[in-house]
Amino acid sequence: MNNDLKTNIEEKERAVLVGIYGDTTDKDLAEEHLAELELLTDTAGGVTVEKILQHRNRPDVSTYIGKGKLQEVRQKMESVSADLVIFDDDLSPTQVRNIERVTEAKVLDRSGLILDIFASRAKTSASKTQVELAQLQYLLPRLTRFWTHLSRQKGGVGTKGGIGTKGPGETQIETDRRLIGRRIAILKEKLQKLDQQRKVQRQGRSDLLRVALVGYTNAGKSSLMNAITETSVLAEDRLFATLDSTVRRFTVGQESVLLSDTVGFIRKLPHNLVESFKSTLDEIREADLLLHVVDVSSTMKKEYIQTVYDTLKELGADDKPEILVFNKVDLVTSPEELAGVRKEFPGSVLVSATRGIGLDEISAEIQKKVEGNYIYRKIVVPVYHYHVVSYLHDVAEVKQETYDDDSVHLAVRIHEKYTDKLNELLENSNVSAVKAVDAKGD
Ligand SMILES: Nc1nc2c(ncn2[C@@H]2O[C@H](COP(=O)(O)OP(=O)(O)O)[C@@H](O)[C@H]2O)c(=O)[nH]1
Ligand SMILES: [Mg+2]
Repeated sequence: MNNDLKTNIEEKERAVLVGIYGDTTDKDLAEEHLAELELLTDTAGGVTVEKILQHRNRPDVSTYIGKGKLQEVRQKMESVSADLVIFDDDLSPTQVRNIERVTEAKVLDRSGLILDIFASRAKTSASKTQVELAQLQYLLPRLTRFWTHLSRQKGGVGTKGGIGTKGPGETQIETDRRLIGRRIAILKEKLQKLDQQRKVQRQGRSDLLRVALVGYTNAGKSSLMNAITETSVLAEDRLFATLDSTVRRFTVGQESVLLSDTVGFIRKLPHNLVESFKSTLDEIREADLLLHVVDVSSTMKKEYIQTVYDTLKELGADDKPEILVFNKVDLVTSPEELAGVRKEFPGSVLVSATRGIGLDEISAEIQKKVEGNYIYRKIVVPVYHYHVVSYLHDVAEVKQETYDDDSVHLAVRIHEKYTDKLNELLENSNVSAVKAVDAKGD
């Protein structure tokens, strides 16, 4: 092992992961959850040295795993020289305090870990603001122990802090709640302003069909974005590589479509985070269609799908039409398994973003959904109502346009979202003179 690498590993914080399983979660699932926590720990820059699963139906109110087990964890941590213990669940401030007292080590819960990753991944002013807001809200009830305690541990002021200490500057550490409260208010205000700006930006492209990629983190959304739009969006085997939304234009048939890629979801995504990322997630809320990407090679795909549905519900975006896109088919070798997926999820598509398999199928499915949103009309407009013709050219696709002495005859395809406005315009323009009939096809 070369020296650089060695130092690198030595410098990484060593974590023991703890989870429970019982009546509501079976052991296999709990193991998968811990494996996910390990990936999260790795993403946060730590290394997992031990995983502990305890059978227990309900968490203990004061110590989560019970006093006896906690002693065991402490001994284990000593024997593997661990720096911190991470729980695969959210802990109450009291539980954290009690666990810290026994283990005499740094204690993190799932939300704290996810927030930390978000903090290290935030690049733009918007995502930084959003993460800081979520972190402060998370911190507020935990203020007494967390920061003052941590600052005495690894790092401290002036050095790089360990996992769970990134984000709001260390100067915040010793400040009181009132200061944090004030900071929260400022951040909220800043976000509101950013929100306004974004709204204005979005208005300019409201006539295009908007498709949003959604899915569990690491499902392959960014890779799919790249494959579909043939551009390069950061894709990596890390959780939450994408914290900001990217929007790209591509064409399906003759249709220009806007595709957006945004932050992925995860089991038990901290509520504060969903809340503060709402404006980033507007791309999803305002989409006409969702491409719900699922890693088909994962044994947890059902749980992933459910998590995505739950999060969409929290966002108020659970009523959108969606196409289920099972990605990473190249990793599944059994044809029976793929046939099973097709059968269980009719209308879904099986693709590989990185191998370029099945991308045409996605386009075909999008086209099908898109067609469903359009109606065809034949409209006769007297020339003195030319503004109606202009309007149609703006919002609809004019398939045919012929003139006779005093009118314009149009065959148009128009998105259903414009039909109310169009009907109103036709009515206001002297009904007897303006005729419109529905017509299928062209
Ligand atoms: N084998 C395989 N790997 C893929 C495929 N699509 C994405 N990946 C990998 O999965 C990881 C996560 O991809 P990414 O696009 O960043 O996922 P996101 O978090 O949903 O945006 C990356 O390492 C990708 O290279 C695929 O079709 N097949
Ligand atoms: Mg991504």
